[in-house]
Amino acid sequence: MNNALRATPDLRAHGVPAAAMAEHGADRAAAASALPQVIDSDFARELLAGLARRPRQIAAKFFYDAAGSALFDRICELPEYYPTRTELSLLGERAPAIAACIADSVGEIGEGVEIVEFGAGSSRKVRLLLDALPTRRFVPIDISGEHLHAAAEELRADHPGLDVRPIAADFTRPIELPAVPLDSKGRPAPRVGFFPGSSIGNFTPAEALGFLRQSAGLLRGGGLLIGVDLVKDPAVLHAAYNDGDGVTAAFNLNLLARANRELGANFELPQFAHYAFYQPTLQRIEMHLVSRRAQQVRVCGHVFDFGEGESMHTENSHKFSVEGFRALAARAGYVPGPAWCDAQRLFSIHWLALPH
Ligand code: AVJ
Repeated sequence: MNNALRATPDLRAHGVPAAAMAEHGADRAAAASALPQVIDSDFARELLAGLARRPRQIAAKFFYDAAGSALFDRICELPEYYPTRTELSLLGERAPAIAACIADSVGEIGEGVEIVEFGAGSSRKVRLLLDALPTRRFVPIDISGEHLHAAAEELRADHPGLDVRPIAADFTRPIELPAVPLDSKGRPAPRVGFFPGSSIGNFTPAEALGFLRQSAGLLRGGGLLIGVDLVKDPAVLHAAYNDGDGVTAAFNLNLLARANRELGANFELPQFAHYAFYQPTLQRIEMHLVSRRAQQVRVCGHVFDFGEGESMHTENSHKFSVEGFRALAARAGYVPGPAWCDAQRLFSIHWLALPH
């Protein structure tokens, strides 16, 4: 115990819990060479802490390095993965009604609204909104910087008049936005949040409430347009996270590949199984990586033992009822407006207003 603590003083300084440091006494030489370069990343900190916890877990946001973002884009094209195409066609068909509702709700649009997108990714969905809603500035926020800046460039090329201000950041932490633009009479542009894809489902209900409260603080006087996946036949949900081509499995396993690339870890990918299932009592999909055998893995100089069948919980994807989601939003201080659904009630888009 003493030795382990002395061997890893730099971990303490970086906020790694004592449990992570105490595990198995790190190899000192490896720790000394691997730590300085990488330990300062959120990924290193949270992976070490998550490996030391029981059950083992890591936040889903760490899926999205460049390779993970590209795999996620492939998931969106899969026949089994209904959310993306359903939300895109809903947005396409309802954009005029959605834009009219937003315009009505925020009052004076003046020289256009400001759209702030949380987890913008490839910015495909916002294009449908931009075509329907007069917009003067677009602020996409994404944790995957490369992906974000490439998408921003493409958007600038297609919308020459639009001020595009990407922010590479983790929006689960407090973020500072640039001051809202003023029109020629000095009136601030209404701020419209956009959070498509049901990424809110990655949060636990308590975290979702926290995110909604924080975003409400940023969007006062405007509101939030948010995509929310709905509860449905568990077989449909199961298939969406267990596609026949194994793209979701590759996406899940990329987390380990990313740890190997960025942190010099030595996960053997074939020795871990992608496992995703619907947990009806919590109304969520859970994704796990399950160890196929007893094995040891080294991350940043720390050795972790996996027993056969031991899992690392990598993602939650909560599903909602329309009424349940509206109640959650109301608790966060929003005034729930209309919700638009496809005919099969697979997916919903909600306007949540924030009067002054
Ligand atoms: C981007 C979080 C909405 O939960 O459906 C897709 C991510 N994970 N397949 C989802 C995901 C596995 C996706 N979100």
